[in-house]
Amino acid sequence: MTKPRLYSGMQPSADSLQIGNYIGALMQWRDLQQAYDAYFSVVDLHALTQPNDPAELRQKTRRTAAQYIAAGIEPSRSTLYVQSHVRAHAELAWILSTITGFGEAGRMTQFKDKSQRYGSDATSVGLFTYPVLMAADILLYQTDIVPVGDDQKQHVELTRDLAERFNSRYGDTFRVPMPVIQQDTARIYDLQNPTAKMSKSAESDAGVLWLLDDPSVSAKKVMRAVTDSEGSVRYDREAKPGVSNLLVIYAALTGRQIPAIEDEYAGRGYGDFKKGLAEVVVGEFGPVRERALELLADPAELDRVLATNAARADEVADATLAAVYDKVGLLRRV
Ligand code: ATP
Ligand code: LTN
Repeated sequence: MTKPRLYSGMQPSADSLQIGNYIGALMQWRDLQQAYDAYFSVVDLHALTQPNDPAELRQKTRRTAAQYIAAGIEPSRSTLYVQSHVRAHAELAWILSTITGFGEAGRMTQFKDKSQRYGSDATSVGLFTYPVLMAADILLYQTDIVPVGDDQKQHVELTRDLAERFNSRYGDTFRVPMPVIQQDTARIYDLQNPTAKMSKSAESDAGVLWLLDDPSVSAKKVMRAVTDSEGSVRYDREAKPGVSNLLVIYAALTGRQIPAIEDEYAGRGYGDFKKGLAEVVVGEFGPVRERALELLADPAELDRVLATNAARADEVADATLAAVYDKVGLLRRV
């Protein structure tokens, strides 16, 4: 029996991933790759919508791929590749852009937010068509499910609309994918500002737990995390955002339930709790970091793995793209 397909990706927007990426995405990906025929990309073409130094972008792309593998994505089981290595993405994005409404793309909230922030002169057409490229990523692989954070749900809805529109206009071509939205509990907040989502591109580094931080740095960041003056380890997202966030991280990394952790630390101070969490974080990240650094020490081998995987992706993507070219009436090159 063939497994259903899964597609997801992350932008290479930093040298290291942060713990939110790990808990909110990579841990799920790692589990889901058993039951699904999974495709995971490092979406470097998407990253071009932000200003980038070329040498740094190349570096971040390799580092992101290495962290996928270090976190447990198996490149022999799942297809883990760099988006720009598979030409079909940019080509299908063009075709899909011809069936995307200008108003429809303009309604994407991520575009509205970012373009407002940058101003119209600094907003590129690429930022506007970002969701169309994302639709191409997904549709090329006849994807069944797309695990993403809730901020990406609207883009997956657009992907579904485009697939249905294309299918009804040109005949059945694309599978219509389902978004799988990660639970709210998997939302990790900044340790210094526990009402703001932890993010790779946060302004300050103090509240971000980087996967590739030295273990002593991660431990220090946990010990310095913002809490409150109550002193009891108790989950209450409204009244105690800092402690609640630490509890969510603790539970996610250990697979334990929050009430059990609350019980363990009942009557003990935040110092003990943070020490316990620091151990958990260091225990989890230490081996991931080591493995990532090992992989990065041999970039030629890493590039070879990525090339093998890109070749596998090419096969599926090219078949879809050829069908699309035929359907829309492009003349075949003989
Ligand atoms: P950037 O700051 O560059 O936008 P980011 O760190 O916010 O990056 P994305 O690259 O947008 O992360 O997201 C990659 C994946 O990680 C997505 O599936 C997203 O839902 C998940 N993710 C990112 N941040 C968090 C977080 N704080 N908590 C839970 N999941 C997260
Ligand atoms: N836009 C997504 C990254 C992304 C993606 C995709 C996710 C690009 N293409 C296809 C799932 C499927 C983000 O910023 N997290």
